[in-house]
Amino acid sequence: MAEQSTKQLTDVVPVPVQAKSDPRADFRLTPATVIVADRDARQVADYLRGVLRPSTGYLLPVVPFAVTPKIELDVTKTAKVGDQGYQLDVTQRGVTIRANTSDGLFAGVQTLRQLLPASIEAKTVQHTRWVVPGGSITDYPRFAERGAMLDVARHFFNPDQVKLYIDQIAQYKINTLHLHLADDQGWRIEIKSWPNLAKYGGSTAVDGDPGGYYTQAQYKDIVAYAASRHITIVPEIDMPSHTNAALASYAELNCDGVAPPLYTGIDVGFSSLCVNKDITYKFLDDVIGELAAMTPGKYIHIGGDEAHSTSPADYQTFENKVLPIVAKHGKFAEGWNEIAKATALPVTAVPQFWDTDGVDDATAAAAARGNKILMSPANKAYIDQQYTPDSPLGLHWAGYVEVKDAYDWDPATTLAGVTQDSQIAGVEAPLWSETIHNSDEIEYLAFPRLAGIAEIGWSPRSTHDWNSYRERLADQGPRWDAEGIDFYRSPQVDWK
Ligand code: TNX
Repeated sequence: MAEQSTKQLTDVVPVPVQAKSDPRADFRLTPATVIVADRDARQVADYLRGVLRPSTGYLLPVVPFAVTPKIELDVTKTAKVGDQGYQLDVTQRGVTIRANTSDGLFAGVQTLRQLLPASIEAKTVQHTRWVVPGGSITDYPRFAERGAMLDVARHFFNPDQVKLYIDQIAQYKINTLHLHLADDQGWRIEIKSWPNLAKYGGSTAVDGDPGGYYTQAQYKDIVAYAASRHITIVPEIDMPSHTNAALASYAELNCDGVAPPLYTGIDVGFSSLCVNKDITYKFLDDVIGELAAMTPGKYIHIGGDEAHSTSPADYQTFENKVLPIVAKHGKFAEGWNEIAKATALPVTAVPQFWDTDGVDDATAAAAARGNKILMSPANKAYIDQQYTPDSPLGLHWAGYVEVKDAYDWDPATTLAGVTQDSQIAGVEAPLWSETIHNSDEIEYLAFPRLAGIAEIGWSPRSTHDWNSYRERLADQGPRWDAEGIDFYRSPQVDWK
């Protein structure tokens, strides 16, 4: 007698492109199940085994030959799914995930996780029937980049906290983690040629809370851990403003040669690197050079936001000098949308739109010249904003962002002049950390909203539907409970 799953193949966030159910083909995972993977699929297979073992208690050996019952992972030429998608087929004899790349397989594995009962996420053995609904899924992303950003400058999060967040966001097919590594309140990455940046500039945080920084070895370890979750790290050094920590660490970076004190408030836009000093560019060449050397991803984020104490002419001069430094070190630039004002903006640079009013002429002009735009409208995608006036954490300068707000938007109607998917690099959910101090607080602001941003970035517009989303989101609650994710139980969702 076949086991019946209570789930549908589409009970997944982000919702798949296409699914065809076959209720007679449900598959039950048992102690006899093996994971079939050849060399190309081995890393994802080992990861899957690590996900499934604690709650099932099954051995789930990874073997290089096809036997049943099986979960087979196969990097093989797969039609229609591109370089990030996958094809998932479930029959009574097993589950097969095929993809053109291991990234695609990894995405398919995240879908498989969600097709199993929520208790699959438990850390101890559960006695449940582990049934996967039968049928087939063909799935691939709408946008190449689905990102999260973590501000480790306002408050520092140690490598274990960053890794935990990486594990959490990977479940929603997020493939980029932007680390905001330097701001007025702290410098968080060791730079060997300018050691005082981390040592002194990293010594504090907002409210005088403890600071911290990543050694280069720790940073490389985070990069490698992210890669094992098929996530690329995009490191950001914000400039020319948001630089008080650097200015406090080296007097010579200041126009007047005087180092300001360390800063632990939450104002923005008051600091500026000295645009007309040569040492500024020597400094940036060293910093970007060291960062580029330990960052395998294509992008270095150069900030550029809220330079309120830099004149428009100086801002131009500055960006026009920094952009070639990024190129010199073999990387493309990402930056907050203000960088679109640079006359030397290469077409490979990605402005990140964070404004709320849907109009920005410089960014639209860059898009018209062929630059791709990353979408993070603050009133939708800023997961540091309060949900409601009662939220214990978060800011609200961009408004209150409830779960529905974070889901109810379209990257292709967010910015005047940017209306084609081909003009859009993807979406990113920035998590600024003025008000948060630990993983529980990260989780409270990120979940559930991050799941909505992930679905907007992955699923086709034609599937966009709040009522469907809110039901699928409700199913994530027990999963988050099992994982120990302290999410916000929004009254907009009927949590299970
Ligand atoms: C604006 S948006 C900032 C950050 C703050 C954030 C708080 C942007 C590019 N800069 O410096 O942390 O608001 O919500």
